[in-house]
Amino acid sequence: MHHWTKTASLVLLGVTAAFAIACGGGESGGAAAKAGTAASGRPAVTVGLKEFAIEPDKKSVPAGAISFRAQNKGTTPHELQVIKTDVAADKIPVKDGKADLTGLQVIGKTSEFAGGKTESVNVTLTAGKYLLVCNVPAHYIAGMTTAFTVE
Ligand SMILES: [Cu+2]
Repeated sequence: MHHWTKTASLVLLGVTAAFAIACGGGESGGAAAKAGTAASGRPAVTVGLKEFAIEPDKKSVPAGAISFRAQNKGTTPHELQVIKTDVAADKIPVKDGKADLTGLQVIGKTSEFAGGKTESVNVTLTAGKYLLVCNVPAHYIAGMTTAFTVE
């Protein structure tokens, strides 16, 4: 059973949204920029889902309340799962065509939703390594997995 943390939806942090932009250059601790915020006031990460890739608009965020806005840019249903693990993005064991998430900490997930739609998942993340995964059968193997860091 999942044990959902209700505080996630209650906590309103006065977060000044200064995000390290770690996209594309491999630089760390580089330029800081005002990030987008969700309607809830949470810092937002927009995550593109398509056949077959997961493309967040940033690769790391500060710890705290985060809203992941998953945009299905593909033509088939996808989902977004936020998993806390030190396992590398492509090293989760596969069982019956899906990533075997047994023993892994799934912090939050969207439903499986259609192409052209957007779904948000609100979570509170502590510092550490995460994976963003779509676990529709065969999608993980096809490449729908990417590393994400919370600092
Ligand atoms: Cu998918």
